[in-house]
Amino acid sequence: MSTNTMAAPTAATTTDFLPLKGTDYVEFYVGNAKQAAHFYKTAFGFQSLAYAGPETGLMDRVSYVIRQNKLTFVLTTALRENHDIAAHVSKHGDGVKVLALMVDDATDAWQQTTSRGGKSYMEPTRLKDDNGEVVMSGIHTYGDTVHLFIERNNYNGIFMPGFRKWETVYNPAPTGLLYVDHCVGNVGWNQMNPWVKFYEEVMGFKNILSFDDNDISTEYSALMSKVMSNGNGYVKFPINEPAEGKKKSQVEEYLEFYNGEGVQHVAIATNDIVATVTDLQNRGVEFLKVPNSYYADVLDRVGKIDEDLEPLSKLGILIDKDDEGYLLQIFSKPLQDRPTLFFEIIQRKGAKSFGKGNFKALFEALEREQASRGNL
Ligand code: TYF
Ligand code: FE
Repeated sequence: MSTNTMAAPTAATTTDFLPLKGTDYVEFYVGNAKQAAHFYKTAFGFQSLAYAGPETGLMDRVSYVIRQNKLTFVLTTALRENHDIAAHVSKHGDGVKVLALMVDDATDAWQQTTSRGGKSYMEPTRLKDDNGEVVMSGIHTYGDTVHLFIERNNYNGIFMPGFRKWETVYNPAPTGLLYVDHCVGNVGWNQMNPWVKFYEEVMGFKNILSFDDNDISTEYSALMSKVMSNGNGYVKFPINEPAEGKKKSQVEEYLEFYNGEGVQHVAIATNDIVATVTDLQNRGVEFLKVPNSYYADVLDRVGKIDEDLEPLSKLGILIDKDDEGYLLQIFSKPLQDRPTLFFEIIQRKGAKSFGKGNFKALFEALEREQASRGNL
């Protein structure tokens, strides 16, 4: 028998109607899942976890599941024409379809969100095999992107019913990637506030930070951003919308090439950004570069940091601080041919913010890339 030592809720405690335990997985719809899985394993150090496809009775599609620490990616492709996954890839290119969130009760998550106006994508569905049961449900968010709620407390299989272990001798060494820190959505003109309202009303999130075009307008490009967080802070979704600038906003370039709203970047945490980024660069991952002048006065801006500046400047890692500490971050180039999805690698040393002090240098670097594609 155990004694209950939990504090009773006080009047100040408002109950979270959608308790989230974190990101369960990120699913990408891609043109070639076999090659995409190989790329993410080789370049980013994921390990093979699970597989579903014709060999497991799934005749129209294939999914590969790869994992590194608490980070799980699913790479999915269609095997047939006239398939919704093929249509998704035709319209958007490779991109994020599902941001799956871990819950204790997927049925309740679906009821709470759909009763508040969320549009159902998947009614609560029970998947069973010899290893137990997974319950999943889902709602639509911006563009063709969806949130799935995954309840896996009564499951001890490798990933989910329908998947088998992916056996392979090829498992490149990990690169120190730990978990999803945040996922950013790009939405259309005047759509930021409606989506902020969606995360507030349908999902119970709060707007914890806002950036307007004065914060982040460079000479050309501009955008506005609001960061939405769930109650415990485990799930953070910044929302960007384009703003009027001298030339085309980076968010507009995304919206054009993605053919609509979608996930712009996934930020992945590491405990040793110098080691992680060194490793990623050696494996061919390309990152945005800021001018060397950035490092001339960065320590005047952020104060003393634990790391040597030399490796940070060599790798192109950016530094910013807030009231609670500092953070180190770097942004990859687009991960596919379209200038759409990219990754951020982030190491937080106390800071809970998103690198506002780096916006100018970062967006100028993004604009140089945009210009090189003829899209500025
Ligand atoms: O997530 C964020 O808010 C930061 C900054 O196009 C950022 O990573 C915002 C917009 C963008 C790139 C980075
Ligand atoms: Fe970010």
